[in-house]
Amino acid sequence: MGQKKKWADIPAGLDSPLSYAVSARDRTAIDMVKRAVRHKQVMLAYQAIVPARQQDRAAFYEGLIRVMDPTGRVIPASEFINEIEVTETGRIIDCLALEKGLHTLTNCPDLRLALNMSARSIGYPRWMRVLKRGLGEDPTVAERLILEITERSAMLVPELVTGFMKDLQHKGVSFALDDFGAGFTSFRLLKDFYFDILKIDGQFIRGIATDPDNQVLAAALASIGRQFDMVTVAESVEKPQDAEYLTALGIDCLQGYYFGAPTVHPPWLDVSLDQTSA
Ligand code: G
Ligand code: MN
Repeated sequence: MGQKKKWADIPAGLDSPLSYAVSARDRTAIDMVKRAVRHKQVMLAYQAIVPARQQDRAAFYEGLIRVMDPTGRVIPASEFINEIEVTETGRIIDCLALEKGLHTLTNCPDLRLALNMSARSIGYPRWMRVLKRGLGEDPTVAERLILEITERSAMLVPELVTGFMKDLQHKGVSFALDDFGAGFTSFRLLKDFYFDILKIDGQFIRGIATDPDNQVLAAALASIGRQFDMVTVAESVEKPQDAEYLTALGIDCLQGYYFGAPTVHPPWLDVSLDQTSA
């Protein structure tokens, strides 16, 4: 009885020793993330997105933020992203990612780069300042920048997001609907928002060559993309036979470990790498 009372005193959701231990570990990870962000111990990892019909080159890259612990090890995003998304730290991570991505675009005149953003960042003055400054410094940056928003995020504040997208598309920026199919897919989203790119969530892609369910689901999602004149991207392409299947299905671009994991040593940094390792 006494034992029961003890657990009952712990806030809802933390009602077993295991979940209590897990949440204690999460808290440590989140504290570490907050500290890392305060000290700007973050960097971008880059992953190529290749044209399905010309897989030996990158159509564009996606920049993914990596947060480091005090020893320089990367803290897996899955350990903090859901909790951080709604907090000030989440906004600052978005700012740092944008700052670093725009800097890379300014330094690499041939690069097209996609960066993830939360709809919440639109109303965050520092994020807007970083964006305006980056676009203002080099007139070619806007047309080489792609902003990725998940449908879950876009649906939070649809009016704000449509206004923001219209304004930036006018300046040449493209938009990708990220993780399509994973959230509460609302078809209204496709009619009211003009996304340029549709990224089909990896859960509908993995193992597609031998998975009849994914074959039907990915084909349906891709046909929606085509109907709305969007470039389609398949996420999480891990095997050659899946890449082949998706190409035959008419998907425009492919992204995933088969073509390369996100790396903090992208090809355009090769020269400086040689110099530092010499
Ligand atoms: O939500 P978004 O699509 O931006 O997330 C990209 C995430 O997916 C990154 O964390 C990246 O490391 C991961 N990722 C990239 N390629 C693959 C893949 O082929 N398989 C899996 N499981 N994850 C991947
Ligand atoms: Mn993304």
